[in-house]
Amino acid sequence: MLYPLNTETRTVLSLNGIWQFQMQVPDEPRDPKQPLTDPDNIAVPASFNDQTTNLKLRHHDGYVWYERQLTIPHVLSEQRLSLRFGSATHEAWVYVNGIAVGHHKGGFTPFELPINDAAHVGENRITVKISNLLDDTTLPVGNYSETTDDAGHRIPHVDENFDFFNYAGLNRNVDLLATPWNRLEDITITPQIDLKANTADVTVHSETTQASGRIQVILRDASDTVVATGTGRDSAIHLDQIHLWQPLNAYLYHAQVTLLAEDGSVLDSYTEPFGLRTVAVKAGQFLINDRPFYFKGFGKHEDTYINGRGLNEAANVLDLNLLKHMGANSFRTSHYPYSEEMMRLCDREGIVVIDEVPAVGLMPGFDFNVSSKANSPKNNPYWHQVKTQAAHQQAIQEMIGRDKNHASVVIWSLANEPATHIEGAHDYFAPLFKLAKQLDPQQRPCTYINIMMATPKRDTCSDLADILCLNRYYGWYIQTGDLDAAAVAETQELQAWQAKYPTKPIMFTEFGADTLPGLHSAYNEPFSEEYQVNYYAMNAKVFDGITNFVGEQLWNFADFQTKVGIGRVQGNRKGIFNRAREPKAAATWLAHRWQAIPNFN
Ligand code: BDP
Repeated sequence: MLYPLNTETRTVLSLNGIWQFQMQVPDEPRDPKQPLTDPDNIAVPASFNDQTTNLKLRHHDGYVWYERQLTIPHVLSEQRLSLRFGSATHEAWVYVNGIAVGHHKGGFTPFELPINDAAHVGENRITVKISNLLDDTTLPVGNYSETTDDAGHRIPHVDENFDFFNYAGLNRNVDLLATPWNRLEDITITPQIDLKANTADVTVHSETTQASGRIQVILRDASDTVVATGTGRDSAIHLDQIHLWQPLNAYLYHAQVTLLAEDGSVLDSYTEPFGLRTVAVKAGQFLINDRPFYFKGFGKHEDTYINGRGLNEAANVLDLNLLKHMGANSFRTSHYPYSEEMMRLCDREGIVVIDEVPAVGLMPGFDFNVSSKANSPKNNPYWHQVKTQAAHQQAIQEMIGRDKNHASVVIWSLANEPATHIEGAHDYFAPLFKLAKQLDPQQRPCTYINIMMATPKRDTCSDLADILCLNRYYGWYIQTGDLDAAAVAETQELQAWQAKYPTKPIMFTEFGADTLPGLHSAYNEPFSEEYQVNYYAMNAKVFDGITNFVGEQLWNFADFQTKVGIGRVQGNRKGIFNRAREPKAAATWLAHRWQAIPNFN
């Protein structure tokens, strides 16, 4: 799916701004033919949860309604009109003038719904019903239950099987798109790069709605100079003297694709940026452009004050500036695909991205106790009862479909902390790895993010992963407060992984300690700024002794909101920045470390 852009043939009208909003009373479905009665104002894009003083709405599990007017100008009336949502979290039903125009499930990927049959020139009413419900069939996974209120209404409850607040609503941009009827539907750019010769053979595959018309491709370099041209729905274009896209030194080309009528007139036109770089896993190393890359960075969240999980471009820009300032070079889109705007920014900034599907919560319970019955590795029905396979396939298809051209994306993460220590996980994951490999034209490495209980002995899926990505909390959830014992246990485990898979690169994709800024301790107590610094210093020492260790992405870039719980103090406080992006002491310590480690070994 193409990102919405104005071109000589396409118009994008933003529908961001203030919409009308209503929370649905459980069991009292409303008719979208009727406008909302007595609605509130709500800003789009943003989660609805932190825009209100109503506690019930903040924690509402169920349905909400968004509505706004849309004036369609005469000049667009002959074009194909569609509504385009950057995301709707987690499920949306869309109506134009009360007429259903489509539905989408999955809260972190875009969708586009044609509306010509329901809309007309002049005033129209757009209505979006959104559900934030999650259950054992959805991604992320939620523990769904129902109770009954005094009036007999069924009240749904979602207990997140994951550690971030279930922010919902129209979290990303909403646009009206006017395009030609015979239009470019998708563009796939696959570069084959010869690093020695410094050349590339670039295939530009264009999909159109109709078979008629011919394709012309013009490639421009970063200074907008035409460097090559091609023709056809599969244009093969040779480039000499190429400029590589490098971590923190991005270089983007642009492919201008034009769909021409037989008489040479322009039917549709679109410009897609792309970068030239190679990615490979070889002999325990992660290679970018054939050089061993070292990941320095973070697991993040899309999480800011007031906007919740809503698109916050200023925060995105600041976060990447802070990241670069620290000497970091990468992050993981934990635990869902981030906005298209962020991905485009990473392409431009040269930030290396591990792109993750919203497959989080695939475990019997959020519990690090491997001796508990729910976690027992053998004779455990967990994976035989799991119902997320269809949602998981769809999430992988939509993520790779959306992000396949991004130079910044170097690894697909197909799940965060699934219970791969429990028998049956391999049968569940093998087809998903196969699917991802089939879908990705660039054949990027694939992985899943390994949970602590899935030790080298117990884990059942690491053969599927091209790179071992481990989330480990030695010195925090285990050996709490005892960094010496933590270092011993962590070293042993890393050595065991290395011995088991001598040719697979290993990285930490999470490690961290909750820290309250301003809390100090002369005794190195957990939650103090001193402890967070010492925790990272301990980890650094361990990493530096492991040969195949290719990266450290700590948990988390910034403090973030979660559901309430006795282990959470207004959210998860493992950020090395607080939620306002003010540094804790560890940020300074890490900046010194990372600035001294080159991006390439
Ligand atoms: C890991 C999860 C992450 C949590 C983190 C933590 O992947 O989402 O926020 O632990 O507990 O298990 O801080």
